[in-house]
Amino acid sequence: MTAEVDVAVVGAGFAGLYALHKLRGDGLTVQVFEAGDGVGGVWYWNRYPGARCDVESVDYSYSFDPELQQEWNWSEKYATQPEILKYVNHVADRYDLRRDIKFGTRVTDIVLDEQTLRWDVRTDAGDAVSARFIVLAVGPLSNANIPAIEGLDSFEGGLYHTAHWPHEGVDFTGKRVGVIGTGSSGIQTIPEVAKQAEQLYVFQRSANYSVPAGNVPLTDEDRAAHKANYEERRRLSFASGGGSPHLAHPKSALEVSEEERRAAYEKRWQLGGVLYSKTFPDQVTNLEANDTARLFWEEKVRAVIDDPEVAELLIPKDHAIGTKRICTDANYYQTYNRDNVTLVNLKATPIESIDETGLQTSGEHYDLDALILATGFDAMTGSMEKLNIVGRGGETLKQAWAEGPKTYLGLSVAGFPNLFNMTGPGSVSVLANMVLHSELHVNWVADAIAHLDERGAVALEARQESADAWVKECSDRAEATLMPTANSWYLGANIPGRPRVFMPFLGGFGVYGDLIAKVAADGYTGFDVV
Ligand code: N01
Repeated sequence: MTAEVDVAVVGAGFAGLYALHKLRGDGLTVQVFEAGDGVGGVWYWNRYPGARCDVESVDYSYSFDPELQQEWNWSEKYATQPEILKYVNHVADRYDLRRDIKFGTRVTDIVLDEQTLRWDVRTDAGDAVSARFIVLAVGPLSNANIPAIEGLDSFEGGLYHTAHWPHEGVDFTGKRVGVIGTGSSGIQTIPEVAKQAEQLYVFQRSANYSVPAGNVPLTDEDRAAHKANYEERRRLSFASGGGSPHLAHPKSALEVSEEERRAAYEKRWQLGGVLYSKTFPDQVTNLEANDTARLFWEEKVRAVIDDPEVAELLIPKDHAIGTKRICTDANYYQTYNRDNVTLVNLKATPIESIDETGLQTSGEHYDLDALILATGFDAMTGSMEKLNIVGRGGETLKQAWAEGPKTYLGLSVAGFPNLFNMTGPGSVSVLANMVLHSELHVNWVADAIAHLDERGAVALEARQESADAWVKECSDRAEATLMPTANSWYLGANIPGRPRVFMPFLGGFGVYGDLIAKVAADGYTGFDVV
């Protein structure tokens, strides 16, 4: 039998949970489906050692309820995965969310009935739900990328992907361990595994820029100061470029003296984390400005690596700093000074195959007891295209996006009425604080639904020409920067066969919030209200 709800939500991470809370509070019936056995999304799955957020905990938390903000106490500046998971579980309990979430259930099909404009939702557990609205809260980084390496399945040791880490943890004591991948996940995992393993081999294809996270425990005074200032902190965050309350230096990196520039970089370095790539406003738009940040970074990193040849391999040569997601770490580069850690340069000796006992490069065979894939995600579109989403005329989302994702405002797709995507392509997405971004999107959708209901309208549907114009706007903004010059997952460049399209909106979180708010205030311009 088919159950009827107002809204079906896919995913119980930060966006899905808030969608349930907000829309249920607005009097709608909501059903959430979640593939995992618990809430948290990426924070449920990514349990690898060292997993920690690169946005400050005080900012990477919901703002919708001042009481929640005041009662929750973060223990560290950058929260670990277990602490974030605890927080999300607290939220689920506090707002009684679990009763409308079906766990361990993967949505398989979402098919439009063109007569009624309702969506038929099917799951792998046999559920059949008819929903007026769909909220896709599947997360832009949730579809793990398993590399197509010959013989991977034949490996007889422990095989792990950072995004599907065993809940009980893994003990690498006395083991010969290999890690493939040196993005954010690898860079966080490697120092932790190195402390346990007898021997660690890091298989690096591309070097990455990483900045020390600068994590510290928070004191009672820190927490009190955050809480006293929360309102202003949130106001600044919602108006900022990336969803946290930090502003870039007011001048170009090239306008200031060498001394002032170094002082600005040093300040951001000490602040820690991803903000380093936003020290000056022109850092990712002007290569000369970018070079000043890159050279400062190089100096810092060379200083902590004992072997200059190893340092040379760890310094990227193929992209400007910040054009791939900058990584954050705790003693990543120092880890290569350990006797039990070997860096294998896959550019010189590529991986040829994996067999029962280990990994074969063109240079050598490495005997391994365990292999960790820190190989990232089929990002932004992969998790959505995995679902069989069928819109008008029987067109699937995958077909509609064959040449790259096409959205209007990052929220809607022409031909897919009443289907809203949270924090995906065409929005600021992964370039912003995802918790506040989720709130921004969910609040927009809640307002849109209220707008329809006030008018007795059935659906909101993006016009094709609006989507085309938005895709062009996103592309023009990206082209005005250095961002498309790197082979990043922002462009789908890490997945063979993906069209090369820069997917996030690059105008900043505050600008984006204003743009989507204006569309709503003007009566949903660019949409058909059916
Ligand atoms: O994935 P990645 P990630 N052979 O795609 C390598 C967020 N995040 O999971 O660059 C050999 O960045 C690949 O090499 P290359 C954050 O937004 C945040 O680390 O393609 N190597 C690369 O080194 C982040 O950006 C946090 O040459 C192969 C690595 O695997 C995003 O998630 C923590 C290979 C993949 O790096 C993704 O990060 C973790 C192959 N066949 C993640 N295939 C924080 O908040 C892939 N690689 C701190």
